[in-house]
Amino acid sequence: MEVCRLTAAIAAAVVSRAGFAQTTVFESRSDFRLHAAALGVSLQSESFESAPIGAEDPVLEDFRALGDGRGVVDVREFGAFGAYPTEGDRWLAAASDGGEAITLSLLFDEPIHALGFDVTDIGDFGQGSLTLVTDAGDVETVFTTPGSNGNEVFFGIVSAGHAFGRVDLLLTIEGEAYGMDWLEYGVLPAPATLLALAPVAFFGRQRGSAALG
Ligand SMILES: [Ca+2]
Ligand SMILES: [Ca+2]
Repeated sequence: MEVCRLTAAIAAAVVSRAGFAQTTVFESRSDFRLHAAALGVSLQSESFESAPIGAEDPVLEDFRALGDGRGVVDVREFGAFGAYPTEGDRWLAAASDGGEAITLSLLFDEPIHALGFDVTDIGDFGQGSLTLVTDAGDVETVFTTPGSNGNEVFFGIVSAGHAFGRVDLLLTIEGEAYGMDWLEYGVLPAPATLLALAPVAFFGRQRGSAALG
């Protein structure tokens, strides 16, 4: 059964190069990793441990994190306002101005197919949601209120059909601040490599979606 499902996943990944788009969303890091591995994605990691504390709109090894001016995006150490690191000591804060809701953007140097990350202290202030939008046309809900103080959420997305280079996290909760840490991301191998992959487990909420780009 698992072999059949994996074969379908790989077939979709290969076919997708011809235009078919397929996106899977994960709420578990282990499932995200298993699915990425099944598709041959080698995940890179960014946990902000080498980023300067206090750096606004920091430039990391493979991407830049950017705020939209309605608040601040910066690197912090240890906990603050209920948010905290989930790997190591440093993390990325996205803190809105009082009456506004900040958008956090991740601009990758090269397009990727898989992205996962932890969010902390999301949705404990006001009502609304956090939505992930990619420049390939993906629109996925990361979180919807209510959330408890200091909560922790994992969100992962794997696109077998299209790469994306920019991710915008659209927040609708005015005045909300949250943390992000332990990003993992990667690129699908070439189609010929996909066909040679050995079967492994396949999990996740699967969605067909039309890519815009
Ligand atoms: Ca960290
Ligand atoms: Ca918060």
